[in-house]
Amino acid sequence: MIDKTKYGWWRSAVFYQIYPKSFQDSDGDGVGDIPGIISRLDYLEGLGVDGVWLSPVFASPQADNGYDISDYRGIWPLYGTMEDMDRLISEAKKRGISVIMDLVLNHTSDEHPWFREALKGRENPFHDYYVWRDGSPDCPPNDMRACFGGSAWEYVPALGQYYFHQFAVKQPDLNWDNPRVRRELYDMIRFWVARGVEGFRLDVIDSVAKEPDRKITARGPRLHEYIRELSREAFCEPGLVTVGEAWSADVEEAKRWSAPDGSELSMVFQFEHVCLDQRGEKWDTLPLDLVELKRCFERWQKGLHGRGWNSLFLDNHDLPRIVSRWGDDGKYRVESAKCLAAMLHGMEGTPYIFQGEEIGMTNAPLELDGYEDVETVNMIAERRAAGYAEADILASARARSRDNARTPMQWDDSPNAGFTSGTPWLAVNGNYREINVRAALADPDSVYHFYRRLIALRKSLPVFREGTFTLLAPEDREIFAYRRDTEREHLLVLCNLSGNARSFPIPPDFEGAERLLGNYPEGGPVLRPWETRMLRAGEAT
Ligand code: TEU
Repeated sequence: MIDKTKYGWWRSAVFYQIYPKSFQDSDGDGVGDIPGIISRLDYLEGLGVDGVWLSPVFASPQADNGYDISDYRGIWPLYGTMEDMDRLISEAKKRGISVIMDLVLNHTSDEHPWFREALKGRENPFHDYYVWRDGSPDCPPNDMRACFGGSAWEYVPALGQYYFHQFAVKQPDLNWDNPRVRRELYDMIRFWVARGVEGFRLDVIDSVAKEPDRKITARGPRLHEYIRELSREAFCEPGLVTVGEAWSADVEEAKRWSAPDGSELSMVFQFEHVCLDQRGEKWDTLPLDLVELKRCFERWQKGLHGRGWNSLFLDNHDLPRIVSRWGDDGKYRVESAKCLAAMLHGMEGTPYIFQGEEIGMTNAPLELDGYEDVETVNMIAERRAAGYAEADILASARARSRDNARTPMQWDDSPNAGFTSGTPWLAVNGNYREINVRAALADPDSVYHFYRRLIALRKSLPVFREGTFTLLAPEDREIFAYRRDTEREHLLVLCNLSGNARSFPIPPDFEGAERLLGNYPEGGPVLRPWETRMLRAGEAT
């Protein structure tokens, strides 16, 4: 087992993201909950993960499924109680699983007591916890847009002022330039560390140093000063793992965020790779150019080697399901899910698996009136108003809505996939009779068992953690092949990301090498549709 008191333990770890609302309901109200998560810890232990990142479980009116927090020190009653949370932390720890909580520090809910106070008047001590500008009803301070549509400014007539919100109207931005705000947040973080939480994911952390007058949201001038202070004041324990969500990060920026001296964070989620198949807005999709994707990963792998640390992910609660996005969720669902997994997990960094990815869950075929996500609902309204055809709006939502990732976890083939005995808050994907955990556990060739082996390999072979990365055949439009090398150990990862059979020359030093993993029976020189192979040469250290 990993020694989690040591700085850097997370370099050998694999994490699993839980979206609590959709993971496991224990009381039949149709909403997942903490006792439900506890009941599935044995499953996660069996998979072999070292930690779970919980999307927010704090008290919240749920305008953005918990990313709108009304009490950072309370649990949303539908998820359970503080006692349940304490039990989850200790039960997880018994199984070698750390609990990583999701910190939403950029904004609160408009129902947070701080904001309610702030609304009482300009002289109220909490007023300056948020970002206000004077204005008149029809003249916002500027034309900045919110991420979920509409203006980023909301007028409060009683104050004659606008407040700034990068996300939904119900998510007012906190004013990080006020030192009292920062101190409140640090205290709150220490509260959770004292309860046994072993790490944090930091929501849109690159946006906290905003300067709306200059239309700056991400990467404001004081950003790294604030992050270093946060790290010093709140993340004092050497064993804490911290991962910042940073849509704006490029390689140079990520080196600062994840500097090996630990002055900022352990690592960041960067999103360059998942933005390659869109044109401007995420709703306007483009086919993925595999050559671009390979270049992108190569840049990150080489750039951060020895100078920072990568996080590795293809799926999360904001992204469509990867097997539907870059794989083939029809004929080659199983093969392509494994192939994409091998592509990702062979690289240097800390992998994150999003619930259901490990059984190859697919996008959800919802109808336009079935979407719950605030971002999708707003997009549908905006595009209808702008005169888009219904069929085009539906195609965008089905390809890109965040609800694709949020349909309930598919545990078995009983009604509602074993997620709830009640009515699920979001429809279960109808393919649960075929794609579910029970079936995956029983089938040695399932996507689940492939993930389990990948996780075990990463832990047993140092080359996964330490090896240099070399991209092979960079211009090949179907095959993603790379090698990882330490002085004594060599790893070759071959991924045919296409439905065509393809030959590929094996580098001579891998002739006769040990096959660690594959998604087809051992075969000759031709890579079959969506075939992946991992080969190892040399001595393990
Ligand atoms: O996401 C940040 C973010 O930028 C997303 O809104 C992203 O642009 C969008 O999801 C792409 O579809 C974080 C959380 O992960 C997300 O769930 C929250 O809604 C958001 O912050 C606000 O807290």
